[in-house]
Amino acid sequence: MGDCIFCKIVDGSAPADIVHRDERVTAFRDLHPAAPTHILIVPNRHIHSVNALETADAEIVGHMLVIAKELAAKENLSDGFRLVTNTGPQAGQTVFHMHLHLLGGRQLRAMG
Ligand code: DGP
Repeated sequence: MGDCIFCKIVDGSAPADIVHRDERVTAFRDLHPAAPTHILIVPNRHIHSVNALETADAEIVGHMLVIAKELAAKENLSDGFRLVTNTGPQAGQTVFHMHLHLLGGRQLRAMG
């Protein structure tokens, strides 16, 4: 997707503080962190949102969760962390390349 900022981060044409990269996913620090640790984990292939997922994408979604767990351990989030995937405008999705927010490092409020 030519105008997708996360595609540009994945292909290296836009800068980011990348903390993990493999053949399936890239993880980088959020530009506007909402917690001491705020990392975005994205599939390297453009997927618009959770609503665009197909059965064949189950493996990559599982891989995103495993990478999230590994990054949480690297960030010393042993007291806990939160994984969020905003889907659609009413949920607050602003970048339409599916991503997992990994948040931690402070007490997080109950969701509401
Ligand atoms: P969401 O609102 O769930 O779609 O989350 C999008 C997040 O992406 C938001 O927390 C800010 C972050 N973000 C937007 N543009 C950039 C960027 O160019 N670089 C980085 N590192 N993060 C970005």
